[in-house]
Amino acid sequence: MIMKNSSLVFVFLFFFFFFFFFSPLVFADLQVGFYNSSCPQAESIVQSVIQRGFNSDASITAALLRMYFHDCFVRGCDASILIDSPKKKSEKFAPPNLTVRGFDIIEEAKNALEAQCPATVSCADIIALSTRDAVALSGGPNYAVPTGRRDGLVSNLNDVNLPGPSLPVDQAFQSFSSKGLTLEDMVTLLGAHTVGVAHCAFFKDRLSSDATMDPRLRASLVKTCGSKSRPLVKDRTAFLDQNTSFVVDNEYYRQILLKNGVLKIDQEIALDGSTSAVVAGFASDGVGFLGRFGDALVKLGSVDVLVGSDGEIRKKCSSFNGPF
Ligand code: HEM
Ligand SMILES: *[C@@H]1O[C@H](CO)[C@@H](O)[C@H](O)[C@H]1NC(C)=O
Ligand SMILES: *[C@@H]1O[C@H](CO)[C@@H](O)[C@H](O)[C@H]1NC(C)=O
Ligand SMILES: CC(=O)N[C@H]1CO[C@H](CO)[C@@H](O)[C@@H]1O
Repeated sequence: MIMKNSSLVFVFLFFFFFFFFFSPLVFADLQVGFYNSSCPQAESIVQSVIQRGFNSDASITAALLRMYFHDCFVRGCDASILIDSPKKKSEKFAPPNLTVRGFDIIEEAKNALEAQCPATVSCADIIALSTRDAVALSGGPNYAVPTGRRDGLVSNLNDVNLPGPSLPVDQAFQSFSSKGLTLEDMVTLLGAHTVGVAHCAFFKDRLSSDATMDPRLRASLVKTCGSKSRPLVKDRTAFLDQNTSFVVDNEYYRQILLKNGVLKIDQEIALDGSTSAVVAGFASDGVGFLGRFGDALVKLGSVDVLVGSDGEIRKKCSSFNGPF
C-alpha cells in the first residue's frame, strides 16, 4: 500500500515535472516534418502551387525571398506581412513593403491546404516552404524547412523598421545582429539579390557620381532610370544581378567584385574590410555558397517565431481569424 502510494506520488511528480519543465522545451522548437501526421501532403501541396506559379512567372522566387525577409524581420516570421487592413495600417502598407509581391500565390497555397487539411498549416510556414520551393526551382539549394510556426495576431505599420539600401555595412548589420544573425549571415542572405529587381528610386542617388560603380553599368542604369536632365521615370526597375538575373547562384558576388552592385549596400559589402573576405570566398565557391545560403535561410526563418499555442492558424492569410 505504502509502496503504491509513493509510486503514485512519483508518477504524479514525474508528469508535473514533465509538463511544467519539459513541454515548453519540446514544443519551443520548429521541426522538419511538423505536419507529417496532421497534414502529410502539406509540403507537396505547397510545392505544386509554387511549381505552377513559377512556370508562368519565374520572378516569384525574388518576390518570395523578399517577402520572407520582410516578414521575419518585423515581429518575427509570423505572416504579419500578409494582413490586409481597410485603413491601411498593417505592415504591408509601410513604405518598404510597397513593392513586396507574391501575396496571391501564398493565398492560393493556403486555399489548396484548407481544402485538404482545414485550419492546420500556418501562413508563416507557407511563406517559408514556398520560399524554399521557389529557390530550389531557380537553381538554389533544396534545403529541409523546419516548420511549426504559428501566425501572429498583430500587424502594425509602425513596427516596420527595415534597413535601408544606402546604410553603411556596420549600420545595416545592427539590424541583423538585433535578430541574432551574424555579419556572415547578413552577407550570405544578401546573396538573395542574385535574383529580382530594384526600383530606380532605391539607387538613383548613385547615378550622378559614384566611383564604386562600373561606368558601363552606370550608363545602362541612367538609360533605364533617367537622369537630372531627363527626370526619373516612375516605377522603372533594374536587375540586381546583371548577369544571371533569374538564377540562384553565386553570380551576385562575382558581379559586386566587378563593381556591378546596383544598391549601395550590395557594392559596400564587397569593399568593406569586415565583409570583403566572405564575398570573395562566395565568388570563388558556388557550391559552398548554395549550402550556406540554405542554412542562412533556415536561420532567418527561426527569428522570433511563435510556436505551441501562441498566435493562431489563420484560415485566410490576409486576415486574422478574429474577433478576439
Ligand atoms: C541590408 C539588408 C537589405 C537591404 C538594405 C535590402 C534592400 C532591398 C531593396 C531596396 C530592394 C529593392 C526593392 C524594390 O525596388 O522593389 C531589394 C530587393 C530585393 N531584396 Fe533586399 N535588402 C536586404 C536584404 C535582403 C535579404 C536578407 C533578402 C532575402 C533573404 C532580400 C531579398 C531581396 C529580393 C529577392 C529582392 C528583389 C525583389 C523583387 O524582385 O521583387 N534582401 N532589397
Ligand atoms: C517527418 O518525416 C521525415 C521523413 O520521413 C523525417 O525526416 C522527419 O524527422 C519527420 N518529422 C517529424 C516531426 O515527425
Ligand atoms: C555570367 O555568369 C556565368 C555563370 O556564372 C559566367 O560563366 C560568366 O562568365 C558571367 N559573365 C559575365 C559577363 O560576368
Ligand atoms: C502589396 C500591397 O498591399 N501594397 C500596398 C502598399 O501600400 C500602398 C499604399 O499605402 C497600397 O496602395 C498598396 O496596395
